[in-house]
Amino acid sequence: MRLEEYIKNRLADGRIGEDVGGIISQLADAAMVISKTIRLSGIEYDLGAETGAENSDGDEQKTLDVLAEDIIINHLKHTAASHILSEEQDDPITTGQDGQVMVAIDPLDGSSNIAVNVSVGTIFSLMPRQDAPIACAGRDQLAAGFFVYGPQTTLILAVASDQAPQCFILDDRKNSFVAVGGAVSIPTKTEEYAINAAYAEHWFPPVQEWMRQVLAGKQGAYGKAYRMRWVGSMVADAWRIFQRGGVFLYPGDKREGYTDGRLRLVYEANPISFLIEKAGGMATNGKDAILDLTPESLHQRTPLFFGATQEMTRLNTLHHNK
Ligand code: AHM
Ligand code: MG
Repeated sequence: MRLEEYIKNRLADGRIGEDVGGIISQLADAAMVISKTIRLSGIEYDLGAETGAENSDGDEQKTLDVLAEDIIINHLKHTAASHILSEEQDDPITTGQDGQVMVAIDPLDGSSNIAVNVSVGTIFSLMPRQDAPIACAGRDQLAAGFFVYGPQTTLILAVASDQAPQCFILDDRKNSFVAVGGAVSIPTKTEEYAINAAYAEHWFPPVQEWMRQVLAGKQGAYGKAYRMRWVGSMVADAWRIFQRGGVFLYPGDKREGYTDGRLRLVYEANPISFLIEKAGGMATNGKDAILDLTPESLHQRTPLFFGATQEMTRLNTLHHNK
């Protein structure tokens, strides 16, 4: 099944409207352009070069951050999206379309990996249009997904009525995303975790305690040996977790400005958490489900823990008991 058919099926039985179908289709076209652009990195362009500008969260913008956003915005102009909420913009972009759907995007997740040929991606969230607060709670998303530009260009996607997310791989010969695998399901238990352990000294006690038990392996309270994987692009770590399980943690910590971690609620945590819950996993800020949080500002950060329910429950218990 191609992505076109996936969309067509959902349009046919009214599970999505033309607006949502059109937006997903344009995002897929934009991702194909971004994927081709990345393959020319270092030949035609230096996509990892810093532009000298910063986004509203204080990150240095790379050439590809700006280019990817331009490509997506140009594609979304052909849709009914009323607003585009982007990591790279201070405020929502008003498109001038009178549609009822807003799109939140992280045009290029994993910017620090662009220059070193490591997987990066694009995250997106489709929401009902609203003026205030800035965006709906994650549970009310209409659809969400992300692309990974890696050895393969992949897409994982779910619309609100889907029971489970669906994975796709870009077939360059057909210029189309082709469905792969069955219903995505994250195993309850895992031995694999992803966290940037360089910040261990700054973590708050619940995460330090969880890590202590994990590192103690078979002698620890969890009684098993773990493995660590950390790509540094959340999309790549998340894709791995959707394929073979695991947990991802970007907690808040004591560094200045990092009390709520690094990842942003509206265009990073919400879409990933929407997919995670549909795949049977959990996504929390340590206490509450990410999808139940009410966004108060566009670039609001949140601690983010997602993946296997057994480890998520342990982390929740440690946070509640602290
Ligand atoms: P970005 O959207 O600016 O690329 O930032 C998000 C990235 C995630 O992909 C990744 O998990 C995290 O930030 C890495 O942060 P750190 O360098 O602190 O480990
Ligand atoms: Mg990001």
